[in-house]
Amino acid sequence: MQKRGDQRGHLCVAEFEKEIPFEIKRVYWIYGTAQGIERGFHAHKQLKQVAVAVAGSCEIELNDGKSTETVTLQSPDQGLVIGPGIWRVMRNFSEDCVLLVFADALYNEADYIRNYEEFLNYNVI
Ligand code: T46
Repeated sequence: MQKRGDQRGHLCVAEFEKEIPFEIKRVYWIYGTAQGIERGFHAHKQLKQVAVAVAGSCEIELNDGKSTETVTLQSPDQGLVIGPGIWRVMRNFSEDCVLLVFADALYNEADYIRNYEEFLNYNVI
């Protein structure tokens, strides 16, 4: 994210076609996550998102059906692009974590793949 700082502190900017590679249709945020909780366990068919830990930290495991990578979000100027066809698991939320997510579409349960076998088959097609 574009970070502007001066003696007053920091300001980060997320602009369409710059830091965010899509037009933002929806924003949501996850916070107050209890210790040991894991979230996600799904992929999206079409949805593109950018996740930012605007406070605290968390880990996001990304799996494209062939390999897995874990990214730690721990700075408000760090954004993670999550494209479609990626199985994601979020874990190790710090108590103060606020995970802000920009999405390119409105909420649509039909876009979720919540079954891992289905995900593996979907990605093969
Ligand atoms: C994702 C990861 C990073 C809504 O009604 N509207 C919404 O916009 C969202 C995001 C969720 N919901 C409902 C659906 C469920 O009943 O809120 C409940 C919790 O959602 P979910 O269990 O899908 O939350 P996570 O943390 O597993 O996943 C979320 C997003 O849903 C998902 O798109 O990529 O964060």
